[in-house]
Amino acid sequence: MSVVGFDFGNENCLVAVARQRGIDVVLNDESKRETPAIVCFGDKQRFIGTAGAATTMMNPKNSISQIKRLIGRPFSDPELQRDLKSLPFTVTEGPNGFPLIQARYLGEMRTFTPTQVLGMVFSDLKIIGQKNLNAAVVDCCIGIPVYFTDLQRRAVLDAATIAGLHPLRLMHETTATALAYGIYKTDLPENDQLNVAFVDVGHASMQVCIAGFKKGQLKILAHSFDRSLGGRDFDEALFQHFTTKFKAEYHIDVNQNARACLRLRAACEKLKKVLSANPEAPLNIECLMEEKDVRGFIKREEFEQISIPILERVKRPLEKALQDAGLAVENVHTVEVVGSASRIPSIMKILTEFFGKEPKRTMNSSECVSRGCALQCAILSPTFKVREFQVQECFPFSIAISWKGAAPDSQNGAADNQQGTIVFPKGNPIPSIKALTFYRSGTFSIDVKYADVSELQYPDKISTYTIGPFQSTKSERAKVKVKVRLNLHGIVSVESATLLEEEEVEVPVTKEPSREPAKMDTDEVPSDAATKGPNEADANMEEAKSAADASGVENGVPEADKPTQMETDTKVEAPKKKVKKTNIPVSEVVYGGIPAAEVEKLLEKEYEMALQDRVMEETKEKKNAVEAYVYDMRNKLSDKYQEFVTDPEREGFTAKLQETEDWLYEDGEDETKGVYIAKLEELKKQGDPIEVRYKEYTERGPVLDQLVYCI
Ligand code: ATP
Ligand code: MG
Ligand code: K
Repeated sequence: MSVVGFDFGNENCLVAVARQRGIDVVLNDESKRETPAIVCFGDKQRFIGTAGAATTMMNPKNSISQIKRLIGRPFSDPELQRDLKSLPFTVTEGPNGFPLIQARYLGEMRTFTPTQVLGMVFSDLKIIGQKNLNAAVVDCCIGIPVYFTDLQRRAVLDAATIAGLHPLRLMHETTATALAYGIYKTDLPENDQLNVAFVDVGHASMQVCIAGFKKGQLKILAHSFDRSLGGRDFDEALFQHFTTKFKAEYHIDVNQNARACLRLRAACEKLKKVLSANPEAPLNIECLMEEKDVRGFIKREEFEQISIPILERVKRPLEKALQDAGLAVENVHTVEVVGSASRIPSIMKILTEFFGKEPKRTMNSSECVSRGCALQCAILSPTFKVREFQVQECFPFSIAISWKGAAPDSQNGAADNQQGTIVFPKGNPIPSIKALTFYRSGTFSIDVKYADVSELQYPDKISTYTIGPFQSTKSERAKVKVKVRLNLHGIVSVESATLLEEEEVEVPVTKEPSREPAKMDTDEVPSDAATKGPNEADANMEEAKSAADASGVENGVPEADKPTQMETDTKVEAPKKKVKKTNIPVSEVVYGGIPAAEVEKLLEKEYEMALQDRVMEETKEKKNAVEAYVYDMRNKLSDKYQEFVTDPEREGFTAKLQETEDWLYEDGEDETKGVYIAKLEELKKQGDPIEVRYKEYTERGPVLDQLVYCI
């Protein structure tokens, strides 16, 4: 079983693996730790990661980047619309109102969903892990931004499934960082609490979390974020600055040229990085467009001036985190910054001023998320033993459920008034299960939604569950217990619905002292639900299990699948009452979600595309092998094989090699793998005998030498 942590960034991805001696961030094929989150579609194959980044400039319209920004968002999302403006590829609205990426692949225009493209990135990361572990990678833990919506979380899971991965947990990036920070710390207080603020400024967003550490545990006190504040905003400010400048000075409008845009953006990003270490920096691009070379220059002060609108927003998430954690700034003992965009000096200045202390950089700021995820995966995996360390996560949004229906005490019809209650308030521990009781005479439905849309700026609807059909044998209004789960990934769903029917039966009273009544209270909803006022409506909510009890990963066996069961009530002194429990079917509609059957199809498609990539890579390898053989043989024929061939033999073979070389550049430039294999064999038929003669001679040599020596 694999134990792997993935950090998929807007810009860069990292893979960390757990080995017996610890966590390692592993290298990709190009020996880099960071792999760009790019998929480039080509005429014969895809190029993903570093290979994708390398082909982007040549093929900008088919190079898909910023995938993390695109997944799980409706096309009409204003943030998505804003992001699309600066992306060189085409995205259109699909029939379901979600974005479709247009790209030329295998010689024709095709469409891909962002989830599918993320699946491709995951496939690439999975291969990186597999090459390093020399084993299959399936189980993993994936880092996600804390602000990801339910739909975005589902999209990440779907993308993982498409890549053949099985995430044990989607983990908030800042929590992963906190885990990576705390688990190795040997000086955590036994009784006091060490409060640490983690600030992550990445490529597109900023996240803050405040964690309280004690020996052997961390508790997330608050999360906050700005979904659109990151390094790329500074790139954009520089881009706008130079676009205007070049319009005036060189009379060119880079916005008219996708490649020029891409090159100027890349140059601005570089410039920004230079400005982190230097007070000023030049910008030179040869032949940017219309055959014009452009030159520019900027001082850090001017850069900070044009960045003011961005910098002004940095403080807000900091304030919000403090407020939600209920802490004064003095109570934050340490500030740790991560994320590469936090290297911008003006950001550090704001953080220092806000917290009244110098933020620290003790974490490896680009690797900490993947490391934390690998640690979490190790903790969840039965194959690893990890130092005892508890992570108490909290959920960043309030989740409500709502339903139509009459208040429980009203027998007549006002059956369509909308009612609701908050099931998981902001800050609720993850995971968690709540149970609600409804009194209903037939099939009904409930909606899951965000309770506070302002904190998310998102459509409030998440999903609708239809509960039924069911038939109550006794009263008209049956008692139905509905379990709602906030799972380890931070995804909310209705897990099961149970029809509860009390039936009095004459059973001799038997004492069951071993069963505690208190336990029943957590399993059964008290019957006073029916007497609740209209505000509390007809749902009575209680914790079904504590967070700790429910901490297992989804076990895949929903209660609804279990057969009807009878359970005996345990009121010791009363006449026996039986509660008959019958599972009721629950059907789910997630807004914007992909049905499981569709994900299955996408998995097959991904497999086909990956196969095509592999065939193309192997074809390239075989072609290279022919070319290498030609050069190698030609050298050897005029060098060490010289004395082992006759003149006509050498001339014939040299001609053959030349002919092959010409063929490789002409007719044979674009052949199948099999043709190259056959070509190499054909050459070897002539070359091998020469090689054998040479080998026989040289191998005999040392034997004789040794004999001489022995004598
Ligand atoms: P996200 O966390 O938003 O998903 P990510 O994890 O890919 O994105 P990081 O790798 O943490 O983001 O940061 C990338 C950003 O940091 C880019 O905008 C990059 O230009 C910027 N960056 C990298 N090095 C420096 C530097 N020395 N100075 C300023 N910015 C830098
Ligand atoms: Mg990041
Ligand atoms: K474990």
